[in-house]
Amino acid sequence: LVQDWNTKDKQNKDSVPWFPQKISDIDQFANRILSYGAELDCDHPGFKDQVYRERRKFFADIAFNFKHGDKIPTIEYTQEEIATWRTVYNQLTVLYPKNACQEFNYIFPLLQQNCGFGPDRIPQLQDVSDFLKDCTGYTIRPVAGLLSSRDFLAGLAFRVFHSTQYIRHHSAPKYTPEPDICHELLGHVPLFADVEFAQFSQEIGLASLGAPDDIVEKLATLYWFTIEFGLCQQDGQIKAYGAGLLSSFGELEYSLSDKPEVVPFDPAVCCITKYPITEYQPKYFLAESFASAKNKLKSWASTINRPFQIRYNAYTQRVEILDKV
Ligand code: TIH
Ligand code: FE2
Repeated sequence: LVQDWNTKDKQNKDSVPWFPQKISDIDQFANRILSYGAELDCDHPGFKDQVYRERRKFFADIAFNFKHGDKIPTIEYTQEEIATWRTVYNQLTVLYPKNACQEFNYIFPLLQQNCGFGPDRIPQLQDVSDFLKDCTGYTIRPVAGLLSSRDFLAGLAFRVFHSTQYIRHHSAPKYTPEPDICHELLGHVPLFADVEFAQFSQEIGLASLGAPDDIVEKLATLYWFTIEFGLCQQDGQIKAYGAGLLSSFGELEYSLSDKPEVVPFDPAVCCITKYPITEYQPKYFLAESFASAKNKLKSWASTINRPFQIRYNAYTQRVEILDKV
């Protein structure tokens, strides 16, 4: 067992990119975001809205200052923010029974009972994090803006999910190209409470630690087509399990219509497929089940050539690095 890979010997250090080895190492990601959440692009629906911009800066600062072990601050959302949430929530909850996968529909009522999910208030991240911790050990960290794929995926290795806390602009409830609290809570959170799915997500994270850039890009693509935009087969029907579908009432209906292309999930094909990030996906990958997707991903990941093996120790919340034999 190599106790500290990052300080091992010079030769290995040069060829293997830095990666977190204990859960608090994730604190170092906060100041490495790609686009500061408070600076909005000129084509963003909130760009000209000074009040919205100020609000985004407020949320970005919370995330910047957050450290592992802190409680996520409670937010008093405004009436306008709650109204946006209500629109998204009400539109989506009528679609879920027919369009979301079974696992999602099983967990959703538990969130209504335990975490205050409902149309009239935006659930608090700390409450949701506590709930997930009980279910699968996942916890939530607030994030200020977009992380690199490497940092984001590394979080998953420790069952840490980086979540935004702001809400989309009220002018575009149906679809937003950037994640927001609706996307995190309605799209991601339900499935992170599912044991099989939680393992699947962590596998992607573990495979990314210390991997070269091209592999990280492939893993980010796999993440995109599964956790974000995955479809799965259930009882002879196609259901959505991807968070980007489950949080967008525009794309959820579109994804299950006859418009997009749907192909079987094969990691080797999926990981080199290009995708747009600001519009509905032209192509989706269909898994037979989470278990099958996880097994396929695991066997694909085992072909990644790393000079060491990694396993997660949940007692210490560290990754253990084992010399390859
Ligand atoms: N498009 C999603 C929505 O409108 O809820 C949000 C995102 C999915 C993937 C990246 S951002
Ligand atoms: Fe997402």
